[in-house]
Amino acid sequence: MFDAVWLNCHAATMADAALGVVEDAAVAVTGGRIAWVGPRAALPAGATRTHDCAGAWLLPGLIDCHTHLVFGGDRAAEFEQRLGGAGYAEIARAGGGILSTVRATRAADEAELRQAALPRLDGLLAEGVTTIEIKSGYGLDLENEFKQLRVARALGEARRVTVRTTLLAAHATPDEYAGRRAEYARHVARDIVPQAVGLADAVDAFADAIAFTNEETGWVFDAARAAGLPVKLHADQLTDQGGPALAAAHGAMSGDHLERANEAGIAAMAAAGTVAVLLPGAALTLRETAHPDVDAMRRHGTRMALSTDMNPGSSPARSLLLMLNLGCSLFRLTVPEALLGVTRHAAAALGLADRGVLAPGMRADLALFAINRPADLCYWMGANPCVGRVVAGA
Ligand code: DI6
Ligand code: FE
Repeated sequence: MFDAVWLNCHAATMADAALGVVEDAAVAVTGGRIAWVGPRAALPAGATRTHDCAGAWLLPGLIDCHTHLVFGGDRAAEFEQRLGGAGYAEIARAGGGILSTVRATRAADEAELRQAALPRLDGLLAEGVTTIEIKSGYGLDLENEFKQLRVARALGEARRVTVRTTLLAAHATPDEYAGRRAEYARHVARDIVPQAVGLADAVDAFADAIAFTNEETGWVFDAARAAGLPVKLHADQLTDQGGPALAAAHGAMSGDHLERANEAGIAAMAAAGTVAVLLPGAALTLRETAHPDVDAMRRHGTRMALSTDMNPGSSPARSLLLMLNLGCSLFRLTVPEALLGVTRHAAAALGLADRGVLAPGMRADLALFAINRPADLCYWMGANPCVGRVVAGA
């Protein structure tokens, strides 16, 4: 006897490279986990509750695996400056960019940060997102980084969603360490990372010409691993500095951005099982002409995830469904690659083995869409066909 069964639906289980499509499917749930999935005609009898999906497509709940969703203020003025010709790195070097959001985030209390973040989160949930990663990185000192992480955790209590938190204290060098970047990186490694245990699920860093060197990133990663925290890396977004090889060498769960990653790095990531997280919202906003080498990722079997990178500067992207379209149109992903990128491979980028695929034993996180075929989720821009969301079977 199942707790509940979903009928009159089609399923894209994500179980294989063709999306594991089952037409006229049934999904049965018991104890918050998927108990059975397959063709309706083969469904074993007996369920306490029955849900009629009215012909909707059922997918694993979507996973946004890279966001900076908790922050103070916004950077609309910087957006206008960039339209006037100013560059992202140029604005950052002049003390704007990330550091201007740091000032606004430090000035905000937890209630204010939460109030500002909730509508952003709610927009994603309305699209069928059931798991989201949220990074710190706009505090840049222990107190304010942990404030961001606490707000992120509180969002997960306020809504029916799994929130995974990531410490990104190594995002930029704060004003009080101006000219002493290496010293700040050492401080992050020695004083902030070890104390983040229990509040952060992972540790991230921004290795780039405007951020941290590979050596400094290595200190932070060594500290993370000593503390038992898995790592992720903002790698080769603005410059090719060999970030993917660094991520792979540290067994990172993911290397993210990768606009300028070279093939050797991509191969190293595949060998290490490090997921490539592609962020077309940032590429579009920064009007990048360099795009991630998706062909090399295919050749080497690097798993690809897709995410919003939702942040106030380089990717003010509040829709994961729009990223499906951009992933295809801008980065030339196929429809199955894009959809696996917001389900199965996004779960892998977060180290979550219990979701992202509809299969017996997995968490019953589901998203229902009123569409004619899975490709519709990638094809339309700015539509939201999500008609239902199930979290742990409820
Ligand atoms: N890369 C990004 O896309 C974000 N951080 C990073 O390292 C941008 C953050 C921002 O501009 O505020
Ligand atoms: Fe980012």
